[in-house]
Amino acid sequence: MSDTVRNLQQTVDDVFDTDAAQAYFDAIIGDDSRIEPRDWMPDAYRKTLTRQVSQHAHSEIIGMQPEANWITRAPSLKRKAILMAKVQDEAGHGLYLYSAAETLGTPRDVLLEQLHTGKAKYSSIFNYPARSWADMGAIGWLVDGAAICNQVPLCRASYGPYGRAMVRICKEESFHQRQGWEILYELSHGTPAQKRMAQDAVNRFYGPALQMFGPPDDASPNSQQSMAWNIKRFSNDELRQRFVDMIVPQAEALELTLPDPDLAWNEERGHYDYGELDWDEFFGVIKGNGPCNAQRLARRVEAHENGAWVREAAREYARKQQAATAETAAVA
Ligand code: BYC
Repeated sequence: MSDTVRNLQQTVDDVFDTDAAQAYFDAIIGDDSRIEPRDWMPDAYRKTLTRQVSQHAHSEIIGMQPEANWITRAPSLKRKAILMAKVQDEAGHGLYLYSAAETLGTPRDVLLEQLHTGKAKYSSIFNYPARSWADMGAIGWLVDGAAICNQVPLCRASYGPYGRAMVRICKEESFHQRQGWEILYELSHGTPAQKRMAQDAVNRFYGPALQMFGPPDDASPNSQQSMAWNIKRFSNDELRQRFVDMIVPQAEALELTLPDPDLAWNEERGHYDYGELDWDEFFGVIKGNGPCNAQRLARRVEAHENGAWVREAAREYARKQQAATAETAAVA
C-alpha cells in the first residue's frame, strides 16, 4: 500500500466515526424516517432485515405451490384465469422482496441456497395441503387476509426498499383476499355439499392462519428489537387479535363457523377472546415436520434446477451485451 493510499485510508477512518454513524441512525429511527441501502446501519439491523425480508420472499414463492396445484382443476375458465393471475402475483411479490433483500448485501443465489438447504424458514402456513377447491377460497380469505393484517403496517417499515415493496404487495393482496372471499361465499351459499366443503376448508385453515402471525409475544425473540427499529409496528399477538376481530363478522356474513369454541366477544376488552392455539404443532411445522414441508422444498429445488438454462442464457446475453458495448467504446 502506498503512503498516499495509507494516508487516505487513515483519513477515511478518522472521518468515519462509528459513534456518529450510530447517532445518525438512531436519529433517523427516532424521527420515524427511513434508512436507505447506502446509509450506515448496525450489523444486527442488517441481519434481522435480511432474515425477515428473505423469509418473506421465500414464503411468497413457496406459497405459489398449494394454489398452483388447483389451476388445472379450477371449476371454470374464468376461475382458472383468476387463479393463474393470483399465483403469478405471488411470484412477483417474491421478486420485489428478493430485490429488496439484495440491497442489504446478500446476493439472491445465497438466499436461495439457504432456502433450498432448509437453513431459512418460510411461512408455516404453506406446509399444509390444499385438498379441495374450497381451499382456494379459504387460502384467499384467511391466509391472504392474515397477510394483509400483518403486512399493511410493514408498508411503514423503517427500511425504505422493504416498505416500498410492501405497498404494492398489499394492494395485490387485497384483490387476492376478495377473490378468496368470493369463492367461499359462492360455495357457502350453494348446495349443502358445497357448503360442507367450504366449512371443511375453513376448519382446516383457521388455526394455521392465526399462527402466521408468529409465536405468542412472550415466545417471540425478535419482536421487541424489530419494533424498536420500526421494522415491525405491532407485536405478533396484537396483529393476531386484530385479525380475529376482523374475521368474526366476516364469517357470519359467509354463514360459516370458525372452529373455536372459546371464541366470544369480550365487552371489557372490546375484542374477541379466542382459544389457545396448538403451539407444539406450530413449532413442529417450522422445524420442518409439517405435513408438506418435504414436498414443498423438493418441488422448489426441482423448479430451480429446471430453470438453470434460463439463468445461463441470461448470463450469456449479459456477457455478449457487455462485450458489444466494450467493442463500440474501443472503436470510438
Ligand atoms: N412461519 O421472533 P419471531 C403470503 C419464526 S406470504 C414460519 O416472532 P419475527 C402469501 C421467525 O422467523 C406470508 N416461521 O419472529 C404468499 C423466527 O425464526 P428465526 C409471509 C415463523 O420475525 C403466497 C421465530 O419463528 N409473511 O402472505 O419477529 C400466497 C421466532 O419468531 C413464523 C411474512 O413473511 C411463521 N408463521 O416475526 C398467499 C411477513 N412466525 O428467523 C399469501 C413478514 C415466526 O429467528 N414477516 N416464525 O429463525 C413478519 O412479519 C415476521 O417475520 C413474522 C415473525 C411476524 C412472521
